[in-house]
Amino acid sequence: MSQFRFSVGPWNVHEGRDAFGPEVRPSIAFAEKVKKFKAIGFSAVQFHDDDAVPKMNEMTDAQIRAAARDVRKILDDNGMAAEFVAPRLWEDPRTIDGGFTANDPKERDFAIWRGLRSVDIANELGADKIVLWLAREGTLCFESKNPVEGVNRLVEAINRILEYDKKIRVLIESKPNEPIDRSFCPTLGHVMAIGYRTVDPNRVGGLLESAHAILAGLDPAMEIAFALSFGKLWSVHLNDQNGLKYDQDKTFGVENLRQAFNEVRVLIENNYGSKGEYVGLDVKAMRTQKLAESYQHLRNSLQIFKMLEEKARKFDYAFQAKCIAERNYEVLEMYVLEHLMKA
Ligand code: GLO
Ligand code: MG
Repeated sequence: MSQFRFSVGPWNVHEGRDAFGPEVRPSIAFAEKVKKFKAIGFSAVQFHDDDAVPKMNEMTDAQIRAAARDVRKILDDNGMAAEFVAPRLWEDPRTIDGGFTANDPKERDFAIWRGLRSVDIANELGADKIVLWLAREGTLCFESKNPVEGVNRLVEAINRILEYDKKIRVLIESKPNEPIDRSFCPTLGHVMAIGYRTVDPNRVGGLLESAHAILAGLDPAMEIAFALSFGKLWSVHLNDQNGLKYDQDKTFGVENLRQAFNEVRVLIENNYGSKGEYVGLDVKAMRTQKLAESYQHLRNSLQIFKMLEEKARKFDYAFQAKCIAERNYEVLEMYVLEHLMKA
């Protein structure tokens, strides 16, 4: 049994395309994914704006809202909630140079339009969170953008969203690189700082993805703790990552079990979830995986999370306190490893 509620995005069950090869598995319909998510143990779905309304660029604002209502019905029919909507600002030809920070003002307008439509979609789906994964908000060529202006433009874009809807909350999902070389908002520290520059800091928080922290050379459990201390950890994308290379979105815990344990422990100790926050996953199946097994990575991630929850509950806090009092961290470290390895 878990004390948490879990969420996942439809993109987490995908066709296996990578930078060097095409799809290897056929697409699975959205309604089918939702049914499966529910059966596996998830209670909410995370959305990109165009996961909910695929042809949104060709639709009027009213048509977009109507299409989102149809998606709400699929969720309701399956007893599932919507956690957030994230504008997908990295695939359209108008977002080649970024979205909110593109050099061309027409392209920035398009990005804002997508941001505001994401709010409309969220309202129809019954979600109060917008997630900004700032995929191309940074530079490929340092000299191509004014980096101060870049940060200012992010603040302006968030302000537009906050002003458009007085109830919506904005969560920035930080990532240091990929697809961009240098991001304007690489870590949760940057997220907190940018939040405080906006017109309503109380409605700006963060989403921590484990792999993104690791790509920044940081421990995800420390990033989680940092945002929690500000009361601003409003979602997580748990997964794993083998060092500094392409973004892997591996099954939670498969690379660094101790680090994963500490992510879970910090969440539990700080009552994450008590204000309705979900434990979100952002994991991708290996490209080698066959269609019939395309949900195994989700099942595994949930199972590993729950096993680590159990380990966190059985953690001997009195022994930890004794080690701390004696300043015997060698013994403490050995205790943690033995605790994780014993049956
Ligand atoms: C990529 C991100 C991406 C986001 C998703 C929702 O590195 O992790 O998957 O989480 O687009 O914002
Ligand atoms: Mg993510």
